[in-house]
Amino acid sequence: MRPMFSLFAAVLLLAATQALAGDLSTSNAWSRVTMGAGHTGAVFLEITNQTQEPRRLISAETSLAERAEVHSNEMVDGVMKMRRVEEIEIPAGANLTLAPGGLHVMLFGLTQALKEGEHFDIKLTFDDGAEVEATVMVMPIGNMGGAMDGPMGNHSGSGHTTN
Ligand SMILES: [Cu+2]
Repeated sequence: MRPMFSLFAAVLLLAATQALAGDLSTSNAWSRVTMGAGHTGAVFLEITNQTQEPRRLISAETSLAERAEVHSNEMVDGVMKMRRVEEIEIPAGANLTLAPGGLHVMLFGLTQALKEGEHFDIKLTFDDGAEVEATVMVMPIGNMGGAMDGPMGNHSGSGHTTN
């Protein structure tokens, strides 16, 4: 019992230390399967701001796309419309989730199809010059909830092949 407790305490301590160390961080980054080169894709993720000030996401880039833009989704006359936004603000001490139907990072001119089970890196740049890397998991079409709900960590296989 005592060793178990120590391990538990150590894990908690590690988690706390990491939380203190990183002032801006990302988690649960994912995108959906896309068609091939030249098509568009969207990246969703959670951004955590543990600094004392608001931070603004101003740009993103990945080697897998010609360009990336920060987008919002808004209902206009009953129709969902995307538009580019200059920045999105994450308040001090807050979490912001980019999710389907709302904020996202749009990828234009993909260099290749995004395939289920694969992952790629994206770099986010903030207004104070901070750059944060995230690893984006590619999820099946129709996925809504994020990388944690999908096949990551599930090795039973889905019958898909990646090449
Ligand atoms: Cu978009």
